Amino acid sequence: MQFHLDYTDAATDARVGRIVTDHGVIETPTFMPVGTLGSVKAVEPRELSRDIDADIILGNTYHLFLRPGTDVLETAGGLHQFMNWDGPILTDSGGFQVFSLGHRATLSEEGVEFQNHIDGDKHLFTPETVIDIQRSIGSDIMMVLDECPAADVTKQYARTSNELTLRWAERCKKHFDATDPLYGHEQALFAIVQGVVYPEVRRESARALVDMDFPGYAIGGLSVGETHEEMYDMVEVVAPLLPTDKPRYLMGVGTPENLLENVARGIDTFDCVMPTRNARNGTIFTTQGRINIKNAQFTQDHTPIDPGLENPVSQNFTKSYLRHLQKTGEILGLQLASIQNLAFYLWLMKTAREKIASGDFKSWKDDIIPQITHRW
Ligand code: PRF
Repeated sequence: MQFHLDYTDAATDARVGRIVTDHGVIETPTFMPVGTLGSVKAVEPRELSRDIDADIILGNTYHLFLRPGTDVLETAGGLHQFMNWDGPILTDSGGFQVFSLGHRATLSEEGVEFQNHIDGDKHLFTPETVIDIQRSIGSDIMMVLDECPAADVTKQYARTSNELTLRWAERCKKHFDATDPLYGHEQALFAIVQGVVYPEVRRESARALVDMDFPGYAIGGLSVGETHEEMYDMVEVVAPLLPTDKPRYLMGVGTPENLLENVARGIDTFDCVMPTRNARNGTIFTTQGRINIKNAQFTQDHTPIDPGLENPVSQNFTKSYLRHLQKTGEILGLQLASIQNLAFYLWLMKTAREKIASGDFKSWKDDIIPQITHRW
């Protein structure tokens, strides 16, 4: 994997770059649609690549390990083959999902033991096993095992937890270096900065991980209950400590406004369930603002879902029709809404790249935020 930095903004810390993988080039800043179980819910891989220009999608070690399991993935030739997606895939390591979904997760030096959320069977994830599972998945970018504490833990807890996360990062890297990809394409391993809302712990985390020399860095432990200001402050603490020539990924963030504010602070990639999850409950992001498509005001609105976006779904289906599909529980309503919301997130990042390259990012960001956060 290589990262090329093409432009840095003069007025903010925003950057435009390219992550080059064996499955294709990821133009940054970008948003990665979430495909936890090897499926971006309600959206086909060809729609992702052909209609809305997604460069990369995300999968989850925890979920894919439980179902379909590494035996099926290996026989299929890896997740790319299994799901018929030939672009880049990033996998989260599973630690975060164990804590949010697993029952009775118990942490030790060795790893994290948990009962899965499907049949309650016990498993142990260690830094070594999550690397092995991500080898079986064949993701282009794998993540280290980390602990993501809640936003309200004490500084002492944050520090002790971070020290464990650092030891796990070291073990992940060692095991990564000692093992080979299974399917002939290159895989990279990214580190995860933790430290809750404590600048000092964040700095310790970032410095130690930079010393270990990973090809990319994520910032974890945010969007877990802290305020938006605290999130931005932590990104401002960490981003300047990370090498400029390596990609930076803010995990599990966020709203459209969060994306732009963090692009301005030097973040290159994001993932979040928000566009797809909101789509399924009727919240639609458009270039003109946020709407609840089930509202009566759209009953007779026969204008395109979003004339500001170029893809065939936003242009060729109407708000009235999408409202009808969602009110009647038609599966197509979930599909169209998911495509619209992902198209919006990807448009936002594409436009950010253009504005950074042309030197207009800051004024564009300040103008567009009220427009896209407005509810009507
Ligand atoms: N760690 C991992 N995955 C994550 C997070 C984290 O801290 C977050 C936090 N927003 C989302 N996904 N491994």
